[in-house]
Amino acid sequence: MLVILLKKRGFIVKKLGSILIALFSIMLLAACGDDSATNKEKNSNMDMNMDMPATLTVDVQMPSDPKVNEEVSFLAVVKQEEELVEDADEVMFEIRLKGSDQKEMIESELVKGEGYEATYTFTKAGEYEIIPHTTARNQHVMPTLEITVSE
Ligand SMILES: [Cu+2]
Repeated sequence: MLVILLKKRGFIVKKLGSILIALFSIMLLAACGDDSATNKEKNSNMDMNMDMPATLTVDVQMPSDPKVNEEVSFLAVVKQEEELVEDADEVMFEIRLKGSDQKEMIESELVKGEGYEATYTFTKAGEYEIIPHTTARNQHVMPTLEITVSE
C-alpha cells in the first residue's frame, strides 16, 4: 500500500513536473516568438534605413534650337546625390511627337565624366517629349522633358 502510494505520488510529481516544464516551454516559446517578432521588426526598420538608397536624379542637356534634318544630341546626366552614375544598366531615350502615335526608343552611350549620350535626327517639326528611361542601382527614373523642333 505504501509503495503504491509513493509510486502514485512519484507519478503525480512527475506529471506535475512535466506539465510545469510544458508550461515553461510554452512561455519560453511565446517569449522567443515575441522576441523574434520584435527583432524582425527592428531588423526591417534598420534595413529600410540602411538599404534605402539615395534617389537617382536625371538631368538632360538638350539642343537649344533643334531643326528638322539636323543631327542633335541629348545627354542624360545621371546622379546619385552628387555622384555621377556611370554604371547604369540602361539609359534609353524615348522620343515622342506630341499629339501623335509616333515614338522612338534611342539607345545611349556612356561618355565618361559626362553622362549618357544619344544622337537623333528629327524628321518633322513639332513639339516633342523626351523621356530618358534610366535604370541604375535598382531604380528606374524617367522624367519627361519637352522640346520644340522647327523647320
Ligand atoms: Cu521608364
